[in-house]
Amino acid sequence: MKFATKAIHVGEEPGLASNGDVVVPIHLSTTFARRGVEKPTGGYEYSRTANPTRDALELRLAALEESKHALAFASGLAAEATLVLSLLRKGDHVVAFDDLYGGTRRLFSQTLSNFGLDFTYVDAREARNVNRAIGKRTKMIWLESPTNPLLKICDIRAISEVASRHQIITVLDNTFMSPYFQNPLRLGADVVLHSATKYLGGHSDVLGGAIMTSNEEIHTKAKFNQNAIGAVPSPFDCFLLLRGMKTLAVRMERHQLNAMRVAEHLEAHPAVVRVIYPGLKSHPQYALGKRQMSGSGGVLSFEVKGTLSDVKRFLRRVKVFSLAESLGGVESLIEHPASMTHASVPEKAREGIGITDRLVRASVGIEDVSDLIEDLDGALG
Ligand code: P1T
Repeated sequence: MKFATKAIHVGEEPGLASNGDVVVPIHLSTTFARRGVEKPTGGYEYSRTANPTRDALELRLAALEESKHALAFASGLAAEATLVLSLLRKGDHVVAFDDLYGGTRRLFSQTLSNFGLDFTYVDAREARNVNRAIGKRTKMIWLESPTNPLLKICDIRAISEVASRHQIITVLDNTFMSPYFQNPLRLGADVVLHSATKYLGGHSDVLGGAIMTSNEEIHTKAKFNQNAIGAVPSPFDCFLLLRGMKTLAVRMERHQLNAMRVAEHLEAHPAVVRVIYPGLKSHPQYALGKRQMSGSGGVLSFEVKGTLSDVKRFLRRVKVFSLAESLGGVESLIEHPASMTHASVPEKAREGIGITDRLVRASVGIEDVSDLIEDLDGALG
């Protein structure tokens, strides 16, 4: 089956449910009765361990990233924490892209580092920077591509090859592209991670996270901790994600069309200093992006001319765009990374990677694009 078909059918084949349901039921029971004290054969025992609605979701998630396995979590960060705690131990070292979602960097630097893990942040746009940071204790390379919020792109294949030579696990957070535009496992990554809160859910009404891998050992360890730690999504969350994912293909196409139009418009706007969008030829890694992604997504960042208070004034004036964190929903959102999504990144680090006070990030939704452009023009004016 092709992508758009899998996104609708995998996990919800009517034959799988007892009554022939076309839509998977929301299985609320937290526990499942058994005939004897022995482990139930093939059945369910307790919902944290496995639940039929979550099983349906995990089948679909695996199908979309073409992985052998997928595990669903209560949020993207829950997936990240569980994955790291499953694969690393005290004394291990991680090389991470220096431009990451602020919450990921906070999890690494302020929580997981308390458990004896070390993190080094590098500009992974150059694979050799990753190479240089690898030491004897390095066990994991953590990447986003394109990154949040600066949309930097790294060469997933080149970095994964270096990593596998050193027997280091490569994790790629594929949230911005969704499985529709990029499949990192095909490029050599060992694990793909998603904040399902974003494009997979698609409607800003459910938090979720997912990890996908075809590596049996990684899957077994993470699955153990999915249950042992217990940061699982509720059956209703799983239902919402299954429903949202059915329209992923059509949504991504429209997100991209709209984002491209908005990016081109802003690039020619006198009140805008620069626009960063992987679909623009002016993106410094346009060619690499074309090689490893089949599209350029719906998120763009841009710098507004003027002072911080001018930027704040602009953000107060938008009407169709909502001033809010998050991305990937059908509605357009806009935000100020330095004071919102990336406020927890130390100021020096923010400045070093290019998150200036003038930087604005937009998640372009699937509204009529002329309304979006009119809204931005009005506020910029
Ligand atoms: O919010 P949560 O579902 O826990 O996912 C965390 C996360 C992980 N990875 C990336 C690339 C992300 O963008 C996020 C969440 N990001 C936002 C909330 C944001 O506004 O950027």
